[in-house]
Amino acid sequence: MPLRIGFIGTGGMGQHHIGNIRSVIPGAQVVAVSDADESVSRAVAQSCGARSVSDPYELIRADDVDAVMIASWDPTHEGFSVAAIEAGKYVFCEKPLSDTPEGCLRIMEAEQKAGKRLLQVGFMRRFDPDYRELREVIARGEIGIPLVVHAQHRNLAPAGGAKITSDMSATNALVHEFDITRFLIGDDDTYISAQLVAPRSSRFCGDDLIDPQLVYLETKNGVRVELEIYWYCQYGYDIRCEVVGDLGTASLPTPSHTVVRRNGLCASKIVPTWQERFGEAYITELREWIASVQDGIITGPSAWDGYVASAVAAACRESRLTGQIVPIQLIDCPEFYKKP
Ligand code: ISE
Repeated sequence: MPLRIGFIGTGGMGQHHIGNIRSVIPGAQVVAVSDADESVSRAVAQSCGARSVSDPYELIRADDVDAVMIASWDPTHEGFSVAAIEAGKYVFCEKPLSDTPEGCLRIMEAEQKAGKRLLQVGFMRRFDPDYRELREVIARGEIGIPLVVHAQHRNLAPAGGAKITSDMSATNALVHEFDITRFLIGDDDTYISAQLVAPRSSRFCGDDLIDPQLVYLETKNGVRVELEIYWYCQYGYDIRCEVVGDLGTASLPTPSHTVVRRNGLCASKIVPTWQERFGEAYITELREWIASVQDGIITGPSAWDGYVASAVAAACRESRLTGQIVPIQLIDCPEFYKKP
């Protein structure tokens, strides 16, 4: 029997996942959807043969919902995740798990009380073939001991004209880098400090956002991580990463597109959105999540991973407000979340 999914949040990200479930993931079916904007959830429900439910908590409790997917507004993730865990449902929650580390800790408490892993966080880069290959190269020791990570995260402009605030640069976007860096250099090497530095802002970003921002992190093992987040870069969706080791360096490849030489220029396309850049990663992420739910053993990014990323985002906020390098004090990783 296919896994019956109840979906909360049917905006752009939600519709992308629902489209994938319908077109390329045979093991699952969306049976119910809910959105703060009911006209949107009704339209989506109609297009995918599901029912629209006004109360998301009613959707979570519904007997015909085996698992809940959450792609709603970031500050609502905690409440829906806890409710789904307490209802004994498997949960896939888009990043950020919560926009505060305290919210993540409450989710972790609920999950530990449930006695088994029920939740996976939508850190889809862990399923991207380029990042997976980069990780393997590092794990095989080909570049020696990792010393420095340089990464850039650039958006053409926020999706759907969304309003972005300075805090969201870390809580909504850089959380990907905070997570994928651990995936690359070792999940156990957590962060000990963060500093956020802001150059002058782009003319395009409005008053509530400092854009771009630079973040410098230090890990327990002394790796230095240098990150750039830029929401309004104007030219495309551009994700780069280079890990420098003591024997060499390894980088994400540039996604390949036809090269056109014309009028004295040599050019190739840069994709405009993350849906295109990470299209395959989103599909693999869902396939592997659904298979793991069916096996009853969740192996993808955990609430602990969500907590680490949110704790770094909180330190970035404090650094922006104080101008200081901020220590990151994580709780000890509970046994429950330690990888075998
Ligand atoms: C968005 O929510 C994502 O997850 C994208 O991967 C990221 O690039 C973008 O900046 C976020 O807003």
